Amino acid sequence: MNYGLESGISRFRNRRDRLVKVVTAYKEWLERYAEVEPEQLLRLYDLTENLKKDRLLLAFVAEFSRGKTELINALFFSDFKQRLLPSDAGRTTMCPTEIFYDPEAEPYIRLLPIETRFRDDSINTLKRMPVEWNTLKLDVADPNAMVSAMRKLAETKIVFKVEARALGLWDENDPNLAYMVKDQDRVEIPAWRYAMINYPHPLLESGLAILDTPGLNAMGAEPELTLSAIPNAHALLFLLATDTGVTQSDFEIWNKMVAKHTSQHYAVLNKIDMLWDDLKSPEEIARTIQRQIESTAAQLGIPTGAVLAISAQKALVAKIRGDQELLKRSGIQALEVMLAREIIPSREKIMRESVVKELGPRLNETREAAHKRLAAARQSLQALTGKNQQIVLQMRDKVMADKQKYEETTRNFNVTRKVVSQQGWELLAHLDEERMDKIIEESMMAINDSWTTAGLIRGMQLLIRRMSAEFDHALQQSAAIKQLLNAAYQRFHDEHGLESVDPPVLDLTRYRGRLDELVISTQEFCADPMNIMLEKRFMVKKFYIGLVTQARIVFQQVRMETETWLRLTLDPIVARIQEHKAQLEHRLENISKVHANLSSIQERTQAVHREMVQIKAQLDEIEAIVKEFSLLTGVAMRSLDAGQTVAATA
Ligand SMILES: Nc1nc2c(ncn2[C@@H]2O[C@H](COP(=O)(O)OP(=O)(O)OP(=O)(O)O)[C@@H](O)[C@H]2O)c(=O)[nH]1
Ligand SMILES: [Mg+2]
Repeated sequence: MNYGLESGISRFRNRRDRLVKVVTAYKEWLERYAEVEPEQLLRLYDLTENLKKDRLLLAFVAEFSRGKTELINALFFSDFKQRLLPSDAGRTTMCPTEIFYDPEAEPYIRLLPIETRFRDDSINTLKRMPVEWNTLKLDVADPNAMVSAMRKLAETKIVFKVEARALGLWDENDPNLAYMVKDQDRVEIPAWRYAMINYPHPLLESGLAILDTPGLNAMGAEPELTLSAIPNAHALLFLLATDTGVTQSDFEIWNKMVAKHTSQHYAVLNKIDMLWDDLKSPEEIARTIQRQIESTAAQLGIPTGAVLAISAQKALVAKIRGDQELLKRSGIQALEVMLAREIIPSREKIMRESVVKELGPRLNETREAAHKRLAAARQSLQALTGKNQQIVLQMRDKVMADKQKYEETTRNFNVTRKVVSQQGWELLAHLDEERMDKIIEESMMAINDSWTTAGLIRGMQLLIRRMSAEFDHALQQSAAIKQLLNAAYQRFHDEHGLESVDPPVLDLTRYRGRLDELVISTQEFCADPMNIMLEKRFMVKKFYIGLVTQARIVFQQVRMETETWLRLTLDPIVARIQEHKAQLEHRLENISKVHANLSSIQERTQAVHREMVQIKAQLDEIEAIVKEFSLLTGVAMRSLDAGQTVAATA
């Protein structure tokens, strides 16, 4: 039913499964044929687990009633033959709703009571505390039960204004909130703060996750959405409706939450069916729609081609009734094709990159080592068949000299290694939890216990400033380590003629970017006169808590990335040293044996030959893994040709 989207996502899943297989095959190869640290195997295992959990988050953002939920129903849930998620005139979706599939739990809908806003925990933190949520089991086989469970997403409650104000949801002086008023003393507020739906739909099973959001005011009251959930989505769909055009609040959402994010975002002009006037010719209608697309594009400052015109409602109706004509007219297929063509490949790219980063250098290493083992075996075979004692002696002297020189460089390298690890520890010290705690504590002190708006803003600015400084320091230090490593790697290349190895690169730009985004959000928040009014103190405090959580996450991620990098930087070269040494010893051993007893040449020849066949078999396995890896990641591996060795001597 879902055309490009369905096959696109199933392709994504297929690729992901194959990547998991490649990583697993490599891990098993290492377990069987190589001596590796358990920690390394664990890392590969973690990688497969993360790949399996990898999700593509698609967020729907718009002012209320633009048809976000209707579009989600049409795109993903038409198989229910009715409207699954509540969509209605006026404000309907009352809380941000995440829809995904977690195979480790039974289908459920989990709702976070609005009263949790009294607490200082972020939603992210609360997600790890199931007791705080109301959980309902979903009976996916019963459409009516499903629909009635989903109705919870639209639930509201009537409370006294004082309570709503204490929850940070009500402000007497804000004319935008007038719609909430029920009577003199009471207002209507959402019953839930956040919803999570675990639902086994094929697209969700393939790793797609959806975030449905309520309109502007509801989003503004939950700073975490603007700071974290929306910026972290991989793609954003921004909806407008033909009957309202681009209003002031549409524009505000576009600017504040959509346009500035680096993730892919698309503008969708919904409800084109409202322009389907029976008294006009199809050409006239097409012209009207085109005019509206053009004016929308001009107002948002994007190319006309970037605005997709659809009717979510007619698309849903068409899918339920199997009406192909109407489906075509609804324009939804173009949207599905676009999602399949653009969003999925970019998500796939992120996934590929994580595999390439972790596996690429190691795989190459393993493969080259196997080739070298084969070459070494071939050399001993030649020595054996050469039957010339003099040559054997010369070869032994050469190997001994090689070995000595190598040991010398290894000693030098160990010194470098110590320096690198020392500097590494210093670098990590700048990024540790305690340091972060101290920065947060200082920013709390700047707030001076008064929790006034001015104090909070002072604290936030200090926090961001201090974090940026720590960050810059870490970057500088990592640059120094990089230089040190480059020199060490180069020396190995110069002195031993080993193929040059590229040391892994520490790339923190992504986090720097996240930090810059937080700086901008904070600056914008601090500069907004609305937030300086005393009545908004609650919002400022919530924003501050959200900021601290995000800042901590960025810091933790940087630390983790840096730690991994420090561990990985020396791996390739250490592996080479070990391999080279083992090879030298092996050669030496073979030659001594030959020398000691030339009469056993026949026997030795057979033994070496058997060894070669074994190595060749291992090599074939690793070559198959390399081939699949290259195919999936597009990373070309150098062609190393040792296949003929065995064939030639067999
Ligand atoms: N005519 C027409 N109506 C639509 C279309 N899409 C949605 N609607 C109607 O518009 C109203 C609002 O749609 P929703 O899906 O609830 O909008 P929303 O953006 O999710 O709104 P909130 O949940 O309040 O943020 C509903 O009555 C829908 O049936 C469309 O393509 N054409
Ligand atoms: Mg909705």
